[in-house]
Parts: sequence; structure tokens; C-alpha cells
Amino acid sequence: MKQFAINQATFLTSVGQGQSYPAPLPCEIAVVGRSNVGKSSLINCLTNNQKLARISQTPGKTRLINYFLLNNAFYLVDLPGYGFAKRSKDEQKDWGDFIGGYVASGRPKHLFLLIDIRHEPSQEDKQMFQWTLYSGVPFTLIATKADKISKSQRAVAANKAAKLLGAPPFAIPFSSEEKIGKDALMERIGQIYQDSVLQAERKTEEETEEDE
Ligand SMILES: Nc1nc2c(ncn2[C@@H]2O[C@H](COP(=O)(O)OP(=O)(O)O)[C@@H](O)[C@H]2O)c(=O)[nH]1
Ligand SMILES: [Mg+2]
Repeated sequence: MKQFAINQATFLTSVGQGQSYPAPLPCEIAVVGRSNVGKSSLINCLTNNQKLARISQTPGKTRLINYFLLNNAFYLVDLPGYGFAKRSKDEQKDWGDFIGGYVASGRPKHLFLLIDIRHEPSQEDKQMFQWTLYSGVPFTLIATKADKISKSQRAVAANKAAKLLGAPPFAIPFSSEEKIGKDALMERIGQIYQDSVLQAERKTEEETEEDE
């Protein structure tokens, strides 16, 4: 199979709580994880554009769902991070309602759950994982900042983080800085895209049959 490539990437729009989402496409992949875990860096790395998703130096600043259009065909979505200590209880609840609502909306066809390869997953990481299971949306675990761990220990550390999260013990070690795991992730995106398009086609066929 020809290797999947991202040839085009543009920022489309930001969606705040209560605002409407862009017209759906068959494939929408959302990037989830705590503030500072490396969501924006991952998007920039995959799209070869260091300026695409603004890499925030102030954790927790992003309160918006950012939509990127890739290959003029599918969405990659940057979700606001959690785990920002300065947030009030009300703000945390708002965040939960917003992200929980998005995940359960049927829009995302796949979630990239990011966890830091060096740290034990936080309570919020675990909660996000439980929401993911509950929503039934397929997911891939990605262990970020893999460049911080020696090469021989990367797979072990990534899988250990996944296990501590309560997930099957497998995560893709990834580094935006050193492009570790980029090929594996591109292949994954290619598969997800193909599956989503096939599923959408099947759904259209079913609907046409029902009309007849
Ligand atoms: N060493 C290392 N640092 C990274 C990596 N990815 C992101 N960072 C750093 O982590 C911080 C947060 O990254 P960012 O992408 O803004 O995280 P976000 O809040 O999840 O979007 C920034 O200072 C990045 O430079 C990585 O793969 N390796
Ligand atoms: Mg970010």
C-alpha cells in the first residue's frame, strides 16, 4: 500500500462552548490530553508546519476546539487540555461538559489519547480514558516526549503508562522534537481515514435502500 501522506493542512475554525461545529466530514480525529502534554506539537509535527497549531507556552490557555482541515478531506481536531491547576471548580465542570459533549456527539471517529511517557497518568487522564471507553469511540494511546527516555526503554515506558491508565498495555512512543513514531502515526491515520470513508459510504447505501 502506498504510504499515507498529509499534503495539505490549514486551520479552519475554533469552536467555543455553545457555538456550532463546522459541517461534518466522514473522518474526524481528535487529539486529547492534559495541558502541555504535546497536543499542538503533535499536530504541527504531523503536518510539517511548526506554525499551524500555536504551541502555547502558557498551559491551559486554549479553551477552544480547534479544527484543522487536512488533505481537503478530513479533520484533525485540537481539544482544550485538562489538568490546569488554576482552574476553578466551575471552569472544570464547564470543561467537562464541553469535552464530554463533544466526545459523545458522534463527530469524532477516533481519539488520539496523549499521555506523557515519563509520568504516571493523572486522575484526569484516567477519567478521560473512562469517558472514552464509555463513549465507544475508538482510540489510540500515544506516549509523548519519547525523546526524554532512552531508546531501549521507550516501548517499555510507553506500555507501562498505558497499563497504569487502565488501558491495554500498548501506547505508541512519540516525539515531535525527534519525529519518533511519526511513521507509525501516519499509518494509523491512513487506516482511520480509509475506515471512516468506507463506513460513511455504507451508511449512505443503507439510507438509499431505505428510501427505495
Ligand atoms: N522534549 C519534548 N518536548 C515537547 C515535545 N512535544 C511538546 N514538547 C514541549 O512541551 C510543551 C507543551 O507542548 P504543546 O504542544 O503546546 O502542548 P499542548 O498544551 O498539549 O498543546 C512545549 O514547551 C513543547 O515544546 C516532544 O516531543 N519532546
Ligand atoms: Mg495546545
